[in-house]
Amino acid sequence: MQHWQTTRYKIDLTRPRVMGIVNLTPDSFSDGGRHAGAQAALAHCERLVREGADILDIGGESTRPGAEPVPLDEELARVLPVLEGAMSLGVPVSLDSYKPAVMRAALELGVDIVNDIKALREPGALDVVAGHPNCGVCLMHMRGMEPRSMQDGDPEYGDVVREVGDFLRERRDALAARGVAAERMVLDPGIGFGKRSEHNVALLARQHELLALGLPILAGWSRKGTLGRITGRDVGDRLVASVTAALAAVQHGARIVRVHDVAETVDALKVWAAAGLPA
Ligand code: HH2
Repeated sequence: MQHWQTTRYKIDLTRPRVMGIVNLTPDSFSDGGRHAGAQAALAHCERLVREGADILDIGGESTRPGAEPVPLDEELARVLPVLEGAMSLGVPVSLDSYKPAVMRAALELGVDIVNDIKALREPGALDVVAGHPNCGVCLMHMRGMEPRSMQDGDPEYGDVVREVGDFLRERRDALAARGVAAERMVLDPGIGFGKRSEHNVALLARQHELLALGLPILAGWSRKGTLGRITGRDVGDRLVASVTAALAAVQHGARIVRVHDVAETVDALKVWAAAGLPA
């Protein structure tokens, strides 16, 4: 699949795309609180677009291990004004939420993509996306259903890449059975979601195996804990590690990378392309 069909845009994936992260949460693991307030968040969106973001991913609830869920009203109040403002910035706008009611409200505004860490497993979520004529959707793997407890009991897998692949195939097929075209879907191995570092690393080194599912891959490594464990660096000091992981993900076949540090990732991908590496 060389493109991603979304509400307003058919995103060309013949070159890798950068999804810029906009967290409207006081407790996100790396940039929590910095963009609280719609004005500040929109200024951040504008900056990411200037820096070369191809997509903006806007979320109102932190999914770090142990994070408390945000009530529906609070999440709607956080995300809707920012989604609405971001819609006029000339790039596709993605909602990062697993709540069907938030998805529905965002799609009513005309948002382009639903990015769901639960891969539409909440009751009613499949209906919202299947009931829309053409929004894009990102289906992500997470062990279990709750970010709060996903790391409990030290996650174990037999073959993590096979198990994540089986999960993503099942979610892809569930959506296809509801009439959603394959060109609207991308798949995400869910780095850090119910996985130990060795699992995350295997999902990078063997990420290309997931290409057998026939859909584009989106990878989110930015500032995550496994990079801290590999480098020994705190969350605020993982820029080089994050950019390197994004390039490695592209090398292994990802077509979209979800990042906080847009300018640096865009630069790296330009050099990557100039060097004739996968682009
Ligand atoms: N990671 C996070 C949130 N949403 N969505 C996708 N598709 N893939 C990811 O890897 C992913 C995601 C967690 O990162 P972040 O948004 O930076 O932190 P927080 O959840 O604490 O806001």
